[in-house]
Amino acid sequence: MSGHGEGRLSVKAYLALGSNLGDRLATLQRAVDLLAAGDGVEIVRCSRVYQTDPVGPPQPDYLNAVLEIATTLSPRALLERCLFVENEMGRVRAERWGPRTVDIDLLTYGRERVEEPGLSVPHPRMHERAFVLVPLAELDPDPPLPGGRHLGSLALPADGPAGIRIFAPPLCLLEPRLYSPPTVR
Ligand code: X6L
Ligand code: MG
Ligand code: MG
Repeated sequence: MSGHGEGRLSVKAYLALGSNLGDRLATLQRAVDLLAAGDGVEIVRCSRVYQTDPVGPPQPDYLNAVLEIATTLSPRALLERCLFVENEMGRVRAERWGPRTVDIDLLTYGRERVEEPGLSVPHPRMHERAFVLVPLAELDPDPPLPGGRHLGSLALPADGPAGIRIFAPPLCLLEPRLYSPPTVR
């Protein structure tokens, strides 16, 4: 939202970012910038960036982060924005669970639950993935989780999750609503 005349309520949503090919940190930053460049999405806060062991087939380590956004888009339109940015950044979908330049997943949309073809919110696997939960927990100690679960009820190792290291400070350090991306070329 910018200027007057846009009265639609915004919803707090969380997006998960991942990259394990190319200049991973620059890729995540560009994803943030492209997401913020379109109407109806404001970046509110960013987690730190983590380097994470790959889950699934053998492939390079990932960088992962989570964004809090304020959006006036519907869940479906927000999903489409995420996929558009992935495509804009040249993501090629090869093998399932394979390496990717950029991945943008819709984790939560307010407290809404959505079960539609191609769109499940909260993301049905998010509570199983430490590379999502660790950065998400920085932004929200009790985020909406699938099946009404809560973070405290998940079995997390007492000595901290394995295979997850802090890699970089947050991609944005600004106050809420002040993030303005560089002009997108
Ligand atoms: C058994 C078999 C248990 C497969 C889990 C988990 C598959 C997660 C895919 C799984 C399984 C995924 C990332 C990743 C992927 C990422 C890190 C996926 C999709 N994405 N590893 N692996 N970060 N660290 O963003 O999430 S592939
Ligand atoms: Mg993913
Ligand atoms: Mg994805």
